[in-house]
Amino acid sequence: MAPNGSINSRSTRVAIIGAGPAGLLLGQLLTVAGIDNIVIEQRSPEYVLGRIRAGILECVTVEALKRAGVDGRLREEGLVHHGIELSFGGERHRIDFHALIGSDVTVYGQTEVTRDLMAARQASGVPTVYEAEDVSLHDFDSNRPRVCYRKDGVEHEVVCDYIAGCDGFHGVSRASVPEPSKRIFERVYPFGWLGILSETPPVADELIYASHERGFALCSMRSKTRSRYYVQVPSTEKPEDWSDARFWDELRHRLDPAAAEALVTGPSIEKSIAPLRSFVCEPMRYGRLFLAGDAAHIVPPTGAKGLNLAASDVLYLADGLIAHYQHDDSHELDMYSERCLRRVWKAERFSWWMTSLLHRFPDADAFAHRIQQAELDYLVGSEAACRSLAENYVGLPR
Ligand code: RFL
Ligand code: PHB
Repeated sequence: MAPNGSINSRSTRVAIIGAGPAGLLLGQLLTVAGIDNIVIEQRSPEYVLGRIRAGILECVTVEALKRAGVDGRLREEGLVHHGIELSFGGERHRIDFHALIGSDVTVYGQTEVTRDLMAARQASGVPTVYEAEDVSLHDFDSNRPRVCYRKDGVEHEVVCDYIAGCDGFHGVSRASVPEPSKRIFERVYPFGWLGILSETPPVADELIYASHERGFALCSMRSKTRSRYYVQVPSTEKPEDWSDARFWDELRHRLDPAAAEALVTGPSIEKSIAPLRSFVCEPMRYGRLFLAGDAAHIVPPTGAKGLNLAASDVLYLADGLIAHYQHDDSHELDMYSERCLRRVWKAERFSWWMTSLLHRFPDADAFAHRIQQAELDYLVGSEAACRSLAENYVGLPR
């Protein structure tokens, strides 16, 4: 430990800010390629694992986890889904990904992905700092960027070649970029998702996305015995005002009669409200700072794209850093922002479209309702429209 008042300094190649899925996956891909890195996270591992978030993995994400050597449990416990169901007007309509485009998605919670990545990182012995306070980024417009933080009252400095800002929407990385250098695109929706997790069997074998006059609802799952359900609520709602009984009643109202009848209820083991937002920060590179995942963009969860986009950014960044260090070729790093943003904007479009299609908007008039009904009706009656949804949902090619 450094003497009182001095700074404990170390150096590495890549300093990764944030131990969410983006930061941990990048760390693992770099470690596998023999590139020194450190992960600096402001929270404890237990806190990071306590956040219940995404549940659907695209094939690209599963492949990335395989490359990182952390797909063992995922292959055993992940549930492969060949389609989803849309529920409206009292009926359910299946969209069969397998028949339409020969592809599928895997149900495996973000918590489990994070747990697997944490275990692999710990096993490989690479440095990870949890509960780092006052993390700050410096000199990323020079050849010698630095990251500073305090841990247990001691000041630390990490000198590195590159900084990867994987610290989520509220992180310090994007905030460290001067305003005139970045351009923000944003849409905030006037509602959120109230979600609960329960030790109950899922209501159906596949996910049900329900559009109802009382609002959107989603029936998802984490396993054959654990369910994840959401209902759309106004942004002003608080989870404390929703007893389990009130939640189950509301969910039942929004489902088709067969699903409402089959729903098995039980005590919630987690209940929270997530606001819905579309957000992109351009570009995704500032000198030697690269933004990845939620630090650079947010999608409303309707298209199940947030975690998958984070994995896709990280693959581009890992490949760029590997080409740079192993072949002295910086072309991929130079293309990073452009390549990511092309994919990001398509996922933004799809997530915005799914959100517009399925939710009740408080300012929608009678005309807007009819258009929404017509779009749903067209969608389930058109193989071309179903194929377009399937193609986007399972993930566009990289
Ligand atoms: P994360 O997971 O937010 O991880 C960022 C990490 O950075 C840490 N951090 C800092 N570390 C050091 N210094 C600082 N100053 C720091 N500030 C923050 C944080 O503690 C955290 O550990 O971002 P990442 O890795 O980019 O991963 C992205 C995904 O987490 C995200 O896209 C999805 O979970 C989005 N999302 C959902 N996506 C879905 O596809 N389906 C969902 O159901 C779904 N539910 C959600 C969500 C996001 C939510 N947020 C962000 C509030 C529900 C919620 C509540
Ligand atoms: C989830 O299981 O949490 C989940 C699944 C699909 C979505 C959003 C969330 O579109």
